[in-house]
Amino acid sequence: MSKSSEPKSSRYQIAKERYAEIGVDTDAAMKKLAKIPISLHCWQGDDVGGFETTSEGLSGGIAVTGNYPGKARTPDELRADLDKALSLIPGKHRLNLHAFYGEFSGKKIDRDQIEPAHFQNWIDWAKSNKMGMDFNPTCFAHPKAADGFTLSHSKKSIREFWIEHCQRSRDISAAMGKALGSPCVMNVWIPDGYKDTPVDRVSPRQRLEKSLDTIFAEKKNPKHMLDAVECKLFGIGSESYVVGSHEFYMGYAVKNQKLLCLDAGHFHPTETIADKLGSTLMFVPEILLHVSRGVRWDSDHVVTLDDSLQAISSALVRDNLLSRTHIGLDFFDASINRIAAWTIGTRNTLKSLLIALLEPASLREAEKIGDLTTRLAVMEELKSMPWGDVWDQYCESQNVPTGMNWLKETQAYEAKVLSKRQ
Ligand code: RNT
Ligand code: ZN
Repeated sequence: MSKSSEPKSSRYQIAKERYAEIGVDTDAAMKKLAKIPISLHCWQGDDVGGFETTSEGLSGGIAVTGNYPGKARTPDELRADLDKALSLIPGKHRLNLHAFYGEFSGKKIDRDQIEPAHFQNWIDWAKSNKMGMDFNPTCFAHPKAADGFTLSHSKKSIREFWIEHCQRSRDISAAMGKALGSPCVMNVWIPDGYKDTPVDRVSPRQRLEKSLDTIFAEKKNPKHMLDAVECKLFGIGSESYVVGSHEFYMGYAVKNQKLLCLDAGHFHPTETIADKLGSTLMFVPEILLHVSRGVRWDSDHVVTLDDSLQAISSALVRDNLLSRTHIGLDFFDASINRIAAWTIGTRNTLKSLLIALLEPASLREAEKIGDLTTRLAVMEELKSMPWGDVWDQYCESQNVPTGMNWLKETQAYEAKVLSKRQ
């Protein structure tokens, strides 16, 4: 009998024994994996479009490219697509929603008027799926963000508009967390910055600090919501200067004990975030991750199972950082089936965590006694261990398709549902 036609459980048995030989308990690894939620970003489903009655089009220096047919046009379509993606991803996960995905019943509700009621359908959907939710104020794709500045704007009235939006977003986040019994992480990301070299690099940052202080002034129950701030190196149209730089937010988060959001695409193109996790967590209470993949710039490609993703997951597991890290995804690709994009990116993130969980304790011991030869040898040997058989077993135990079978389901959904959305 060829290997591929053997029943999966027997392939798993062999894998289990091989891992046991090096002191790894595969059942325990799968149990741990099942407890790690990934926050699925709603915006992969409609190319960061949102559901406001008037749409400015995407702005803020981020961009979605591609025109694959079938994107979600309504909240119901987006929820149906998320349901489909979730049925192909093992484990229990979360939904990460942006403020402009509220349901406004055809009314023009501006960003400074949003309320928890506009998100009730999302909360109900999350509740029925037993999922937690995370949230984001939307400080882009709006006339008041058109000149590239929001919370750090030189005009007080513009700053106040965005402060109000963020304060309301905190109320909405708290309502979500309360309703769902799990803290909602609210992430503040603003696009503010200059295309060309500024003269004054400090005043916008001082204004941003003040705006953030005002936004966070009201104390919220951490059981309901947690505040995070996201830094960035540059965006399209803010190449020379970004107000909310890494140093700015690192300082802000440390000083105010806020969560720091690290997006894998928000640093120099060859700079990765894995080594920032343990060191940052020495000084901030928790971290929010935006797992993403930049190709030459912050392009937000679907995450693949590459070295930088593995390094993130390995750091989280090896340094015991999972309990203080909220894992969220942040990519948007409109050139491929959007449900496949979610599924590929989320499954890859989970695979990298599984690989990390399948490491033997002996690796650590070797390092401790200075046996760096063994450390390198074991690390390299692990790359050809049968983690794929453990993954298949995990998918089977979670009642989701194994191997490539999820793709057939995505294609069937495309034929039946997505292709009718012309
Ligand atoms: C932009 C940031 C931000 C957004 C989402 C839509 O560069 O990464 O997180 O991608 O809020
Ligand atoms: Zn991000």
